[in-house]
Amino acid sequence: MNSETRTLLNRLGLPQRLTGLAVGCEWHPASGSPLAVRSPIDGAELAVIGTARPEDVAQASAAAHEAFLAWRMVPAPVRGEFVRRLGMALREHKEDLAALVTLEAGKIVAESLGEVQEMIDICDFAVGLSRQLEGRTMPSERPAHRLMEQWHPLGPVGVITAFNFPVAVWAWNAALAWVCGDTVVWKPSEKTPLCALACQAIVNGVVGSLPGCPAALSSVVIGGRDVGQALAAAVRLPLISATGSVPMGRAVGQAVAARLGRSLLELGGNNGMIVTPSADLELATRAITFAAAGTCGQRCTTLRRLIVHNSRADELLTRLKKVYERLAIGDPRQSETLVGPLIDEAAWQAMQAALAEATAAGGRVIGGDRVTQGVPAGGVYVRPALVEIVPGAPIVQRETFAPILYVMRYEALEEAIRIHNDVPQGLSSAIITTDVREAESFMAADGSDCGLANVNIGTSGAEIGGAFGGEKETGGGRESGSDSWRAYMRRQTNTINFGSDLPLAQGIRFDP
Ligand code: UN1
Repeated sequence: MNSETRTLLNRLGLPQRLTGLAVGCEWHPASGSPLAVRSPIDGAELAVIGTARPEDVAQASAAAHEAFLAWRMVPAPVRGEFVRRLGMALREHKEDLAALVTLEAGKIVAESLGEVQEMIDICDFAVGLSRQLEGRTMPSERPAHRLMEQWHPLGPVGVITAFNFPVAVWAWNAALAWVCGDTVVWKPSEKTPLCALACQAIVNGVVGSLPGCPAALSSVVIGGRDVGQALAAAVRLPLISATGSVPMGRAVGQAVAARLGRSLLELGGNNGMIVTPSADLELATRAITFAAAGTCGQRCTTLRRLIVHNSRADELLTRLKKVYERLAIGDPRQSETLVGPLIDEAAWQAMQAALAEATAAGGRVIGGDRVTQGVPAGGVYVRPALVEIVPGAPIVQRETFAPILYVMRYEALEEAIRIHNDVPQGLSSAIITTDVREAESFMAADGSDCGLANVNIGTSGAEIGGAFGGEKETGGGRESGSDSWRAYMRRQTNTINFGSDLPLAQGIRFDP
């Protein structure tokens, strides 16, 4: 490990001997096979850490269960105080944590800072929520009876996250889980374990600052597929929240369903945008560029399909080509860079394969080549691709986690919406229009079939205040804002008789 990385990890509170198993505030030796962590910036080895074994999941979930038994009895606003302190600690460590996100996930600094800001925002949201975990009271059909609902803590939550949001997605889950009275066991992506260990170190500091806080509010198990499977199968974890690919989600969802557990899935997106005749093309160009090329096309909300009205397609493509030509591609640590590296060589293979398939299907590819000049050696840098193609091409149905934007044309809005919805995924969507009828039609019951539908902004960059997630193969889960917290609690319906008679519901008479 070079001294710069070591200093960064020291400032973030990581121990000298890194290990892939943290149970509460204790770092345990991890005896699974060692994992070499590499930076996508230049392929340099950042660290080698021992990984957890599937058996370690039992230890972590048992500790999380013990901690839950205590935590569930702590008043929710006091639990909110814990999350408030975490938000303060994240503010303190914002630059360092963002630097680590850039180092390990290859995001440009502005986006890494944005990701840590998203963590701070969800903490603030959760603090307010800690006084609002409200249930309803309904009128009872019986005299002198009260009918009401309470929301109680659910149990330890297993959280599985992907490399592309190595800290924020965990925070969406953890901040809500904690105010809801749950504890958390986290399996991060093997590509970004240091980010997870840094979050754990920050949490440990906050746990230590608050008397009465059980140590095992948070645990981390670094490992591969087998560790993920152990998490999905762990009966001690009543809820598994998983973000990642559709095949991963399918495996996790089935394992959790087999034990009749609850899962919250946020899987692949194949997000589309419709640009209508009345669109402001200047705004459209900016929205498209951030959504399609930003994060090097590696957000689940990345724009992958552009459906443009025939009358505006040529003009929009001309604008896009111009902007794409001057996109600064390179070292994500440099402030002028807008597009950093792909996560690894496998992502480049997948990108090339998708572009080859698009070409074979008659698509016209612009860009999409590998960039080797003016970028750090050892990283995978690419020029984002624009691909003019027909909507029926099979490649358009699939999510390729790389900056490829398929451009298609349409004539009538109904046709555009049909093309838009004709994919297996249903996460995010957008329309660019100045026509209120088109905007409303896009958001109507027969409009976009996605969990997120935007007007005059891109498909990515959602705020934490709304419920985040999507339909169809995206998995149906909702995380972060609105009433997503309900997934982390159990609902209890209470019927209370405060009279001295015993009337039965539905007017049943039963008088022995
Ligand atoms: C993801 O890519 O897994 O909307 C999450 C966005 C972010 C979250 C993306 N707030 O782009």
